[in-house]
Amino acid sequence: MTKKALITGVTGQDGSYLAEFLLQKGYEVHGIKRRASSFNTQRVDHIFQDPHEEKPSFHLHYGDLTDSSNLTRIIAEVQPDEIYNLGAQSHVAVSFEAPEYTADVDAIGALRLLEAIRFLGLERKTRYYQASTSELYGLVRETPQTEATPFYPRSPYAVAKLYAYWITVNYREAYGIFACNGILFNHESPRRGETFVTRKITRAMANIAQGLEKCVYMGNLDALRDWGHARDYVRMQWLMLQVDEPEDFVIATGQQHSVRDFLVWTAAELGISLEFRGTGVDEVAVVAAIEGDMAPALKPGDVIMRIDPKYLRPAEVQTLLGDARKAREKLGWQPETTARQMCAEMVEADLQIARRHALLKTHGLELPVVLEDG
Ligand code: NDP
Ligand code: GDR
Repeated sequence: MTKKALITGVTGQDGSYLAEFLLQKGYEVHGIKRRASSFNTQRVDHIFQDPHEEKPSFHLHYGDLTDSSNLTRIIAEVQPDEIYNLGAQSHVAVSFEAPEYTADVDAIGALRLLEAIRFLGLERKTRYYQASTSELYGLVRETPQTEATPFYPRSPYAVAKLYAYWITVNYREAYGIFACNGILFNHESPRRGETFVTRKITRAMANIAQGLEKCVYMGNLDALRDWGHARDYVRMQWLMLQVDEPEDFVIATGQQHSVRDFLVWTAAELGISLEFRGTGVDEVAVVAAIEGDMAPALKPGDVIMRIDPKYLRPAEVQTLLGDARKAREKLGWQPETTARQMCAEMVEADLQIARRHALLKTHGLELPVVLEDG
């Protein structure tokens, strides 16, 4: 029997990698996409199958985590063996701007899915994965963080995800649903949204190197994160639903780096060495030297990074470092890509895009460069 999976957030970074992974495993994959006024399926277009030409194993349904009747109808139609709830307003800084919407999608969205499972009598059939987050630890109480570390959320996003975490545990205990939380630390890739810090850096620096932008504006360079690769992390999301008993797992690399480190690595991938001058909001990054031909638009002395206080958060999560021993011991999971390797992959992908734009520009076909804001 072909297994069926339903993915919320299929058009996002993780959703696209998970859909690919499950299709390779022979699943029939159903994804929920939001109605938007322009196309929003770029990350899954390469796995789209035209229903007019073949019997597809990948299906997209219009839906929204704020709409209970829509979610219940889709689940009733699909009768999924597994639901992966990856959909979210996932930007921490944006959650301070849109706290109520974030709570509706990220907290109550999880409840809506779990209630639909219960309402439809699928408690014994449908397994549920909740995309929980290291942001739950917020103001960290111990380092490294494990499944037993107390939570202290520091943003409307994290508080909403705290509700989703506990409602998942509650429905597991109250109704016997196979429901579990993956407490995932930051994970990135060339498909990462352009306003998260790693992608903001690789994209802007590639553009700057090619003369498409002058300077990138950043927030807190001292924040420390445990960065892994999204491809490694979706494998774990699936593994968690394949075991006999539902449990919650931390997924992390166990290595920590600063935002400043990520800037330095990105520059190095482009043949640029950086010198940081000044402190606080006056800190800047200056080009100290250039090797190779990847940054034709730059010369030593150029200032290519400045601080803009608007990117500082009202309450910051300063440091996160995960201990994924439980996942390693119980599920045999290990990350395969280091943060440095992932940075190289992201720079390579963004440099290709920037070079195409630069080439068009030399032929008088300039495309607008959308500046990041996040
Ligand atoms: P993305 O922001 O890339 O993707 C989020 C997805 O959710 C997109 O498909 C988005 O649709 C969809 N979405 C947003 N709002 C709604 C809504 N109201 N109804 C239905 N779908 C909606 O996130 P990631 O792929 O990086 O993360 C996946 C999940 O994992 C999220 O829940 C995130 O909070 C969580 N997480 C992520 C971590 C990371 O480091 N990446 C770490 C820990 C947890 P659209 O494309 O239309 O915007
Ligand atoms: P985070 O990711 O908040 O950890 O949430 P993000 O990449 O946005 O920020 C990481 C750290 O970098 C600092 N920072 C900046 N961040 C952004 N976006 N833009 C900047 O200019 C900038 N300058 C410094 C931030 O202050 C922060 O400390 C991500 C999301 O994917 C969540 O959905 C997920 O739950 C967590 O990771 C784990």
